[in-house]
Amino acid sequence: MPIGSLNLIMLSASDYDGIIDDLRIYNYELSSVEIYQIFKFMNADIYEDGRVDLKDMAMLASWWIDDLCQSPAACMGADINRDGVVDIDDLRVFFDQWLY
Ligand SMILES: [Ca+2]
Ligand SMILES: [Ca+2]
Repeated sequence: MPIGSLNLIMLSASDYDGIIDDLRIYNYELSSVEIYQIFKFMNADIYEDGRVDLKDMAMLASWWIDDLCQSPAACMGADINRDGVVDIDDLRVFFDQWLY
């Protein structure tokens, strides 16, 4: 959304039938490379084999509720949203990307 197009922010709950779990506002227009990096950052392919499936679910489960995922490499990528803990928010990202 280009700078100055703030209509999206004016949506009310009744205008949107879904869940927004990651809202970011930048003061500049993102390049396609930056958008890709953000998408890649929230990648549920934890096992890194090119698809999101039960192998990734197993890794997520093995680190479940681990709250010592402070570095990007910690918890072997199971902390999908990089907030320091493997929890329901990571599971939501996993299910959003599973089978797609
Ligand atoms: Ca995988
Ligand atoms: Ca997390």
